[in-house]
Amino acid sequence: MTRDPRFDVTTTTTCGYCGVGCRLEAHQHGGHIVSISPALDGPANRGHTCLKGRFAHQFTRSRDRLTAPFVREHGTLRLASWDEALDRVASEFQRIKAEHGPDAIAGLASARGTNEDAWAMQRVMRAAIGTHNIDNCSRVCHSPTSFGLRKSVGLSGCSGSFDDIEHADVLLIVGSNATAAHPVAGARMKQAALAGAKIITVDPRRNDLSDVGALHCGLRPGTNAAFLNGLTHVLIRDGLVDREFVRSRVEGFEGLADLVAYLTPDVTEELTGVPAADVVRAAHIYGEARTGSIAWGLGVTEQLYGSECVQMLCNLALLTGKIGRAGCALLPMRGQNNVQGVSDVGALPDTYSTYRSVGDDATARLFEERWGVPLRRERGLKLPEMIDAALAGKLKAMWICGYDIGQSDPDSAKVEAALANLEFLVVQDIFENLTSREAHVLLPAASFLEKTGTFTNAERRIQLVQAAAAPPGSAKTDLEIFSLVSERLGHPLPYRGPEDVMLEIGALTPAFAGVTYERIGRGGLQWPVAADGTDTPMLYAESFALPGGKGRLAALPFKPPGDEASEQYPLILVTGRRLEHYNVGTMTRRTGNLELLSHDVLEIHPDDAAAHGIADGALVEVRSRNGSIQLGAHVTDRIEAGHVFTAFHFPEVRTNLLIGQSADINTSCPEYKVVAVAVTPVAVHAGAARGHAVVA
Ligand SMILES: Nc1nc2c(c(=O)[nH]1)N[C@H]1C(S)=C(S)[C@@H](COP(=O)(O)OP(=O)(O)OC[C@H]3O[C@@H](n4cnc5c(=O)[nH]c(N)nc54)[C@H](O)[C@@H]3O)O[C@H]1N2
Ligand SMILES: Nc1nc2c(c(=O)[nH]1)N[C@H]1C(S)=C(S)[C@@H](COP(=O)(O)OP(=O)(O)OC[C@H]3O[C@@H](n4cnc5c(=O)[nH]c(N)nc54)[C@H](O)[C@@H]3O)O[C@H]1N2
Ligand code: SF4
Ligand SMILES: [Mo]
Repeated sequence: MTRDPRFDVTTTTTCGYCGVGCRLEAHQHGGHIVSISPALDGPANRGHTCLKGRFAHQFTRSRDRLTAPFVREHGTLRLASWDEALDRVASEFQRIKAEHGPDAIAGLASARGTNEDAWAMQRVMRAAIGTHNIDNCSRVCHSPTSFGLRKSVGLSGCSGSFDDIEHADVLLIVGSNATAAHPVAGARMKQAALAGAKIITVDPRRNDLSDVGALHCGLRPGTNAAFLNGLTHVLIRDGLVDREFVRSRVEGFEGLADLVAYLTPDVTEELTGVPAADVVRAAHIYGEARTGSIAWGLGVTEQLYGSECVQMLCNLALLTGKIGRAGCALLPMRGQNNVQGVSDVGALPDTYSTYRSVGDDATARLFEERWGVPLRRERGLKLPEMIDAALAGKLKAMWICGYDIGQSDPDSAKVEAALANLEFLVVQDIFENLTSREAHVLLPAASFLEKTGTFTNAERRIQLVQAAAAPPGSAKTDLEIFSLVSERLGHPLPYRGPEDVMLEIGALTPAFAGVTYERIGRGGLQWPVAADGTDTPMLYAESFALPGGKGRLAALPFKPPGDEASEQYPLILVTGRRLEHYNVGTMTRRTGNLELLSHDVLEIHPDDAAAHGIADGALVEVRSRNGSIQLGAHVTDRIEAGHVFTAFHFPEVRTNLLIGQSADINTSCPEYKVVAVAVTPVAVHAGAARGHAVVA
């Protein structure tokens, strides 16, 4: 539909960066996206966007876009036709399957692609190849959220909506830097604070919301469990528990009360570094409020006990009855545009769509009947297990779609060795990245602005994605590529287009029963969606989605994090994000955002900088038990003394060489947030440092 004479076509779609899920108007002129503006009726963004959604679209026409397939010959990648590349993929998968069995092949689905892409990929892996070896980047992100929510309240999703932000008297924000990572939701939180809501931030690093909040609790990294159990102690001690709610809707109170009895505010202070008086204040602000919501991010999940801490966050809501009504939501700040959806639709090694176990006979039979193939009942490999199996020579081939494990997974040197050990690696992406350096076949994909389908945002809201431009060169949509490969593997996918995929998801997934593109419309649908199209903005109003219908309080003790400061490694490195860049940066580094932020720095407290002889802007070496990198130092009191902070957006820094193998006990989500390091100045020739990162 043409609205503005400067543009040929305007298409309403959904942002492909973060999990807020802003609705966008993409304006095309001369075949290219030339401008993006916010959709006024977007339920999450209401006419706003951030600098990524609105401006970071030039990557679509970057000269580096992959526009044709490549295949490796005599050690180097060369251009190939689609037929040659696809034949090579199919014949190598068939050879490896015949020689080593289907479990010698593994796939990674993209949290950046659509639900339809992810569904098609898990079908190809399960039905055409015959393995459950399929995972996605939720593994390294919010898999602990999914685990914890399923244990405590039942369903792997936000219990309410972003609208609960405006209805909450209190927002407890734990390990989430929302104004940088989820800027539009972060802005809604900031506005709520300005309108009188009390914000409590719990984070080793102050952020913009701490600045407008009622209380900032600057705890030591890795001590969330002590802090959350310490809050629980005060809620119980000071009579801030909703007794009627606990009696009628919750189980496990006695065990929890016994467990937290020793965690007085003084003990909590000792364990976390948060002053006892602030622990008491936080408990009272949250406990006394009529309504309150809890938002959390990777500061909770990317930890050794991340999944247990999600259960502890649920404890707070269950104890105070702050769940299942307006203003009382559990709000996991899901990361990528479709990391919620890629897991919902079953691109996971142990579950089909909506987290139904692959071992469940009744579910498996539904899929077997529809797809016409036998399906195994044993789970497949999780991503870290894939890496280990590749290193051990048991996993022979990987198909990696839109996930740069070479840059983003922990222990980059190990990942690189594992990739190099594969007999066959297919990388399907919109750009070359560190992972594709080892690829045998490189397949060019269409980006979110060039395809149609759906994303599911952090509110469980399924929203439409609509192609606003054509893919460059001969690039194809991920769904088209999966269909072409599956056909060559002897399992043609019966879809005429993305909507057929969604209809199949609905046919095999009760919580998606009523989802059609027409019903999604402009407002989206929050799952579960009944057959008649009724969706569910608010979960748990009447009961929890667990056997017996009661919420489960978890009595889980504080245990120290996987890494600790020592004489040799005296500082704790916390890694996270910058507003201007997005994850591995393939997209934002090819937009004007690079001018806003051209390189990364190590943030270090003035006291630590002085103690280690580091001047602002000096080049430093950061060393962990795992590896070392060099980058410029930025001396700032944003970070607490004893901690240093950097991001992982720049391949030339390779932050993840520093990250070790420690991971969440239940989900294997890496402990990116707590790494003991030593920081030392690097002697450089005059003028060479200037804060620029250099390759280690
Ligand atoms: N601009 C931008 N936006 C993004 C992304 C991006 O790369 N750039 N990536 C997207 C993705 S994939 C994700 S998952 C989200 C992530 O969004 P967030 O979860 O907000 O991301 P992080 O900055 O990694 O970590 C959040 C906070 O955890 C804190 N933290 C570290 N250790 C601890 C701890 O022990 N306890 C507590 N309580 N806090 C701790 C950090 O200081 C940081 O402020 O952002 C998404 N949005
Ligand atoms: N040190 C440290 N490391 C971290 C984290 C941290 O906090 N600290 N956070 C972790 C987290 S939460 C996450 S989610 C990961 C993210 O890490 P990644 O998932 O590796 O990063 P992304 O930048 O989101 O994009 C992955 C790839 O998808 C490609 N892509 C984009 N759109 C499409 C598409 O439509 N189709 C296809 N085929 N490809 C596409 C991009 O070009 C890019 O190569 O990083 C993790 N790594
Ligand atoms: S807040 Fe997230 S979804 Fe919204 S425009 Fe920014 S990156 Fe896109
Ligand atoms: Mo993430």
